[in-house]
Amino acid sequence: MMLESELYKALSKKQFTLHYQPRINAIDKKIVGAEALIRWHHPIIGDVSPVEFIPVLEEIGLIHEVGAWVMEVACQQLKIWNDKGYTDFVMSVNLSAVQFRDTRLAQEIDEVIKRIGINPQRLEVELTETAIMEDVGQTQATLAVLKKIGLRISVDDFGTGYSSLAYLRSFPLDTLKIDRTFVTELPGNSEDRSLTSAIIAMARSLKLHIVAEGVENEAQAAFLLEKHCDEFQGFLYSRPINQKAFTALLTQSA
Ligand code: G
Ligand code: G
Ligand code: MN
Ligand code: NA
Repeated sequence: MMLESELYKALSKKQFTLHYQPRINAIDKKIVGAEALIRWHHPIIGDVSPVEFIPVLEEIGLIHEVGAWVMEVACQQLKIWNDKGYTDFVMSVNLSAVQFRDTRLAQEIDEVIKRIGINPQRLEVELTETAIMEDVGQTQATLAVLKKIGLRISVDDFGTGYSSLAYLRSFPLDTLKIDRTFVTELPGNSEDRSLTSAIIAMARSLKLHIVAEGVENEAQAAFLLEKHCDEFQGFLYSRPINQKAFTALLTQSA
């Protein structure tokens, strides 16, 4: 079956959902936020990974519509959790490179946050290192607009691209997410120990908030805490889960 033709119908047939993976404070291990992650369940094909269908959505131009749906649902959920008393809770939403290059993006996000009534400081957009380094001139301009709205900006999958320190320093970034490939073999692999230590030290001198992805065991968490990583995300704490399960987890964690 062609993914492409099925994707055209997926939104109206309500086949997409969002899951949420907790972000954990490295010191007290409390939940401080979530990353929204899209899921596609097709009645015949079954579950399809975003790794497979996001590139197709980008190719056929549907990423704008689906991306807008993700932003809408994530912001509504953020509003619910903030209103429940989790006032500092931050939601992060992935933006694909194609969305990031769309000149209407910032205005659309601004419309959503105003209409729903959320504090823009509680919304973080995640851009991959590769996406932000693609066209640094345009990146500079777009990030300035997103920052003016008051959003937090995060560099995702850090370490897998080719950032220049000079550019990283000049962009208005808030958070750096260390790619999970650097975390997997911690603390045993000496090269990864050096690399993660260097990334954390660099991020700290740039005054960035540091999140380690793919934390799966206590030994990884202990090493990263010792190096002053601020937050963890990974299967050690929770897989991405639906809204209902996440709310239950939040209630326990608080
Ligand atoms: O957890 P998971 O298998 O869903 O994520 C796989 C990849 O898909 C990750 O790189 C993640 O950033 C990406 N992804 C998940 N949800 C979204 C989304 O809503 N928008 C975009 N652009 N990428 C997403
Ligand atoms: O690329 P991005 O960081 O947006 O993607 C998040 C992806 O990482 C999702 O596919 C999510 O399911 C996955 N993920 C989250 N935590 C872990 C983990 O501890 N181990 C592994 N292997 N994958 C993880
Ligand atoms: Mn991400
Ligand atoms: Na990542």
